[in-house]
Amino acid sequence: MTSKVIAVILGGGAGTRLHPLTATRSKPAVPIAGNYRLVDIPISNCLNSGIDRIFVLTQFNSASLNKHIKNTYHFNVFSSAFVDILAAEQTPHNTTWYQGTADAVRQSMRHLEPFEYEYILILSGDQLYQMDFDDMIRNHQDAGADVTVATIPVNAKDATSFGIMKSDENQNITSFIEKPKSELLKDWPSEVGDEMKAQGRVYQASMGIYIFGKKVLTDILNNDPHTDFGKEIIPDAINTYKVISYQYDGYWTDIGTIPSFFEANLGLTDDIPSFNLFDKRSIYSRARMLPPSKISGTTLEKTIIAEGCIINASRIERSVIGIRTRIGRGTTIICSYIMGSDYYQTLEQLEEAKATGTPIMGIGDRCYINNAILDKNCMIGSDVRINGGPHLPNGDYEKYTVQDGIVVIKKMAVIPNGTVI
Ligand code: ADQ
Ligand code: ADP
Repeated sequence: MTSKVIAVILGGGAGTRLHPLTATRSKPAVPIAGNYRLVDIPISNCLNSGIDRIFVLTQFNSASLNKHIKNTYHFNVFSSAFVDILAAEQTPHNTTWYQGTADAVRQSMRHLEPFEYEYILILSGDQLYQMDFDDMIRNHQDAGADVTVATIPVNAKDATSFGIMKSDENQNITSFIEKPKSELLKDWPSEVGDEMKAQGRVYQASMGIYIFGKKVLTDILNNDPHTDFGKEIIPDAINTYKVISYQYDGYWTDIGTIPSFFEANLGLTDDIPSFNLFDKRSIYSRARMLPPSKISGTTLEKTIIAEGCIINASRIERSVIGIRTRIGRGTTIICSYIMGSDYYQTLEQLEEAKATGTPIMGIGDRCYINNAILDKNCMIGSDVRINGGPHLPNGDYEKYTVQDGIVVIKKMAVIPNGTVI
């Protein structure tokens, strides 16, 4: 079934909600879980479902994403599999950027033309979940649907951030509203099971994951001038086409904002995480051939440590430590995501830094870091205190930002010895 499918991953607009992590890279290239990039999640879901023809649409800062895709997804020369990036481009007929999710797909359709496929699977680039698309596609075909929208029950607080719908007993979507204001929600609850009801998850939300028949999508994009799936295309389509919902009951979370991105990463350190990296279905990423991590004198509690680290900290708790991270003696790290480094400094560079008292790449001695995200290649000196929390007001400064109490140290920031944030 999945051999008839081409997947299109919506790789992101400006990614402003993930600023400053998206200052120099596109959203799909943002590092997660110590050694992956956001885009590895939807790509792995596709590959694990037998879908191996994948386009990633993007339009901002695509160099880092290009590098990652090129270095990661290699297929046998005799196979038709590919993961290709389609960056927004000017053509003789079009001089504009992608105007929204549907417009991004509309402008990219001509690149799909040479391929044989019956269905197009449209995915978001900023969600954490493990889903078998084969079942969703089978359901789409068995129901004779034109469009399928994957859905998940959510509570009232979350419902205002999603497309919310109602469907009949045959799963036909009968009404759809994008991101309803909370005062409208009273008109939108759906029938759900007792367990969901007890959790208040009575609203059927769109996961932003769609299947379209090839001809249906072509017709819609040719005839409906609108530019966004959630705001216009799906609500319009339910009047003309058979649009059904496919209810998903596994773990799924949108990681498009700093707080949700932070929690999704720290959640990986739970005893039995909702998103399980230790699963027989692999999450693919770049094979880097790094040495195993070396740890000395550190008490570790609920911590994930990627490859290639040198850690002498005294304590690390509920944290994710990314590739090549170096942490000095006497340092404590709590509830933080350290993305790691792109390369190692040489012994000469380390000696020179020591002689001049400048910070080395990584985290120095006797630091205290709590509620923080450190982007890659940061140089945090010794005796630095970064203590995020609700006491800090939101702000955007030269070397860091604060959002909802989470301190994000910008990529390559140098934080001098003794700094207190
Ligand atoms: P949002 O996630 O708010 O809601 P949107 O911001 O349009 O919708 O993003 C959807 C995906 O497309 C994201 O991965 C985003 O990065 C990407 N994207 C946005 N603009 C793009 C562009 N111009 N070019 C390429 N990619 C772009 C949507 C639906 C809701 C649904 C939620 C579920 O509209 O109905 O509930 O997803 O998360
Ligand atoms: P980002 O993680 O911010 O998206 P890029 O993907 O653009 O960054 O860059 C990461 C890659 O660049 C790494 O794989 C690393 O090999 C390489 N790289 C970056 N800076 C250096 C450097 N100074 N020395 C060696 N390699 C580097």
